[in-house]
Amino acid sequence: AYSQQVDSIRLNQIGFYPNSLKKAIILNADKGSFFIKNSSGLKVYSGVIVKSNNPAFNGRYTGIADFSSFKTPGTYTLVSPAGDRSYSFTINNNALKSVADASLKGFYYIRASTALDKKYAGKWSRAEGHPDDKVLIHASAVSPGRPEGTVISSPRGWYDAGDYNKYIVNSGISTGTLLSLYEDFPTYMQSAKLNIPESNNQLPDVLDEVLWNLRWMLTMQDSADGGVYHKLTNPAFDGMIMPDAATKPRYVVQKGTAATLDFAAVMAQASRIFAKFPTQLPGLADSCRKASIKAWDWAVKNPDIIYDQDAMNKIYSPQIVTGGYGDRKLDDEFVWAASELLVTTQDNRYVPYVKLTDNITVPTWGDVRTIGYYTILKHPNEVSKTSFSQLAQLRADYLKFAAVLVADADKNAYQTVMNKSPKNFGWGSSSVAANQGIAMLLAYKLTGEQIYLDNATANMDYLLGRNGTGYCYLTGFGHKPVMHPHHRPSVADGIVDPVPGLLSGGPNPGRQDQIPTPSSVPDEAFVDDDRAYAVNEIAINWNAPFAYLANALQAIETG
Ligand code: 9MR
Repeated sequence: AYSQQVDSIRLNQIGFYPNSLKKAIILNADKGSFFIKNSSGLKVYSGVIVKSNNPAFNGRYTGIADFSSFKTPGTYTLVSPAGDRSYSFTINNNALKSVADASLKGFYYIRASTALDKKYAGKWSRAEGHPDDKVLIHASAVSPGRPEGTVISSPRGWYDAGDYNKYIVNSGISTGTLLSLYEDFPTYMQSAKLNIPESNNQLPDVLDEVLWNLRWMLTMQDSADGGVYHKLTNPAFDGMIMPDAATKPRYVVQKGTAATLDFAAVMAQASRIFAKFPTQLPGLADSCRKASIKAWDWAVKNPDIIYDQDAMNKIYSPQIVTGGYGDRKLDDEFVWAASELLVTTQDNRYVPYVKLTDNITVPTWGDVRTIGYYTILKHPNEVSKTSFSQLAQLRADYLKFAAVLVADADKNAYQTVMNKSPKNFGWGSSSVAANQGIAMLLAYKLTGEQIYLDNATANMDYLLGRNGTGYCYLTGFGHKPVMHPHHRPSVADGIVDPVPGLLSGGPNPGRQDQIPTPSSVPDEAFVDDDRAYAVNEIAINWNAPFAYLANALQAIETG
């Protein structure tokens, strides 16, 4: 006879590796004993609750139930001092495999310009949307040879998010993150099978999925001068309709420096990765490399073309009112693109652009400098063949940043790096947790120090339920799953379950969507409502770091 207050116990609702740190957070008790029961109802472990050093953002202290020393594979529930019983969870060596695979498969479900076959998409099969073979050059984007209204073909790509537009800036960080997942864990990623149409070809599935977007990105470069269009978009957002019903005209708009540099970075990275597959992808590595250099040269000639949608709309029509991704700081894009180009080409002309900083940050779509540093730090051999002389300094700076990132993570109520600061809870907060995890895994790779792996795992625990709302933020997973993401197909398809493997943006007290959340506390400001795009949308730049973190943790566990 246990009470059913499952929500008073917050833990990863999917599973733990036998040797991982394992913690549950108890909301209604900060002392007393807890125990773990196996699936036959037998007590297999008991422990003592420890009170958190600091209260949560809501002012309340929590109890921490640490059962790390219990390592026996199986399926369990945890019982709190109040007699509340948790959701069930597993302990096993493949604990994160399901979410790792699903978060990559999520990209298949959001492909533009293709029907989703039942064979791969099951009950979420759907008709083709957005062929994008007749896209108009917007007045802001004309160039010699491409006057206003010229029709170009720009098919494929992933839809950005809950909307159906395709934005280069956000595609940049997302595609780069998935390319890094392959580049950092090639053996494990070779074995990750996603049941996508290309699964039987001779490429790892993750690279096939990346190619769907990369081939679109290539079409976004103006071949006349190398500049890259900021986005391919409808003038205004569609209603909550299926992709094939969304048939309004589409435009490519204004070439900009951020888009062009993000493109250059991704193409440089793609070039060195696809060079390993000359038979499967003849010529592709070379095309990516040329496209990257051409984009770089354009950006050096046009170093400060900011995408300012409001200013653009004062000059040109039709008015474009979809997502802005208007980044005003471009020095970080130069660092990222230069770093990728330096490692790929070993041409010293990129060296002056790989500038160090005394403020290393966790990457976001508008702040990509650290992705460049990741690449430099992961390629010391290539870098040693260039005149770049600051590798040791960069490494020291990076490890200092990582040490600050993990410091005192065990002092807060949820025992995660994510819960250290309310500043982590803005639009797309789930991606902050995932990107912090990636940053920590690089520190783990560089130092071998367990604290980094433990805290990367804890941030994954956060995303899977050990958090201020008790939701598991990946659709299709967990006992308290997100059911109503702001995602047009999930809303319009008439199927109860949302499209699986998509990461909800997560708590954000900003209420930019005007939809009330039951709490305004930073880590609780969330509602599972499909109108609430500021907390419950999905997006490629949130899914990609989740996919990286889940797959990387599984790869490290698998050895
Ligand atoms: O993720 C973006 C967030 O950082 C911005 O604050 C927000 C407002 O500009 O836009 C978010 O990106 C959205 C994009 O503009 C359009 N597609 C959906 C994206 C996720 O909400």
